[in-house]
Amino acid sequence: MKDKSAIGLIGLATMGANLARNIANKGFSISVFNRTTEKTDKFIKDFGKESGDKLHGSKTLKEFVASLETPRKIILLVKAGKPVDDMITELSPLLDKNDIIIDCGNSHFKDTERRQKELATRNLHFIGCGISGGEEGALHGPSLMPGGDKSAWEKIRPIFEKIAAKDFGGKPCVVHLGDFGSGHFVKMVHNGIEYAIMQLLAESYDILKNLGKFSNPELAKIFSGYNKNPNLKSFLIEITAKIFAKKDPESSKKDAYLIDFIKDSAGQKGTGKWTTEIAHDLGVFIPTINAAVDARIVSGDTKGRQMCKVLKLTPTAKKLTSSGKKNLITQLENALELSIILCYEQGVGLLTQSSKEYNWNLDLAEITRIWQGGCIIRSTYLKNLTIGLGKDKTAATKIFKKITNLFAGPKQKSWRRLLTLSLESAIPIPAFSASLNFYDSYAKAHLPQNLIQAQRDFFGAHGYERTDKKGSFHTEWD
Ligand code: 2AM
Repeated sequence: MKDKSAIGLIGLATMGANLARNIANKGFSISVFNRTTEKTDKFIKDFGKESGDKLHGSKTLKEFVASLETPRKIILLVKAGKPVDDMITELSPLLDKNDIIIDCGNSHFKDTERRQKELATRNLHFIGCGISGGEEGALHGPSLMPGGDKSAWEKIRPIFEKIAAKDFGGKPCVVHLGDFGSGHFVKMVHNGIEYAIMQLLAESYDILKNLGKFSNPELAKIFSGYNKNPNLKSFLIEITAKIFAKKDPESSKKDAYLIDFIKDSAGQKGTGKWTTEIAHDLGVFIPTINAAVDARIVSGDTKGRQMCKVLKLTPTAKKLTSSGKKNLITQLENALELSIILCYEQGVGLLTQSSKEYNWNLDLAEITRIWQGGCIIRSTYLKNLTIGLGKDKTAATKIFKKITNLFAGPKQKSWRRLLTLSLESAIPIPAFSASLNFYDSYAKAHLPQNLIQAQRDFFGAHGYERTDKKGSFHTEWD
């Protein structure tokens, strides 16, 4: 190899391989390395010619480091957790002052902060960059959420802006978010919102299938219809519609649909759980995200779910007439619209609080802008949020009014009716209920927690405040 590569990438699993191809296809020379050399060889064999001579494989870490332009820019896409630390330990002695390591894995934001601080003592720069978009996004344009060293960001910026997806205005879906773990935090919140929306869609499926008695092709049509609503139009609804239309490739029967053969226990890798943990630490109310994490947990509790053989369900809902079925589709559309809006709202609430707590000075309008393309929670509704959180206060107020008005009218009635119907039909709706509870908790002027305060004072003399005068009070209750 004559010339040195503009950037390097370590870790050639699906995301790493596709991101490396994306970088090469955009005209940047890139060296790649993987712990298992066979993977590097296969990758170069399969894709080495795809972008001219931009992709170069290295067999050793030393050879890899030597093949890079200085200051070196090295993307890590190895398994999150200890492998990232191991790789940094192995790599950093080979690097020179001002070289840059960019961790694009799903690392915990606190690990990212620790790594940046440790590497800074050795004059090395560190960027923690969230990346969303799955395999396709990595290859054609993901949403990128970098945080960390600002001066290092400026050095990688031309490459990252070129490989990122585009927002609705054609700008790249990447921006420097803040110092330390802010990028990985924003990615974690993105995933929390993703969990919540996916759970709402799963509950919608349950309602339409078991209460509405709709077939898979009908479900595909209904979800395609929802995807025409500008507040719902999104990647997740689009793929949901496609899932219901997918025939089972393993079955010889013509009307067998794949969805009916998939086991009902959802997996998780941890970002949803981290979101709920940090929200509790920071005192932020994110009930729909919490419910979504819980719903995945219960779905995987195969032992506990054996209770279905013992426990009886006694639904009280009547069978729906054909006009009832039609109404159900509309009621669900309204419920989904309002509930999904509140998932984004909960994410924004968590970002606001974290920004204060960690002094990140996050630009919420920019965060929602870089979620407009490439990522899993991309949706046309995000356009509203970007304006609503933006600097133009007149436009923001107008959008805020438009959104609150959505909740005030008949959509809210339809939301409540749908949830009642679902509960009467013994359909668990943890995420839908959580979204409605979120709304009601903020919409009501009075909450019943005066009773909690009285109880705490009764058994623990914790004291309480009064509504009619200032000060702290204690009563001998018994
Ligand atoms: P492998 O192909 O050698 O397993 C996702 O697992 C990616 O992270 C893979 O490229 C994998 O390399 C890499 N990986 C996992 N653990 C690692 C470690 N401890 N050191 C280096 N790479 C690791």
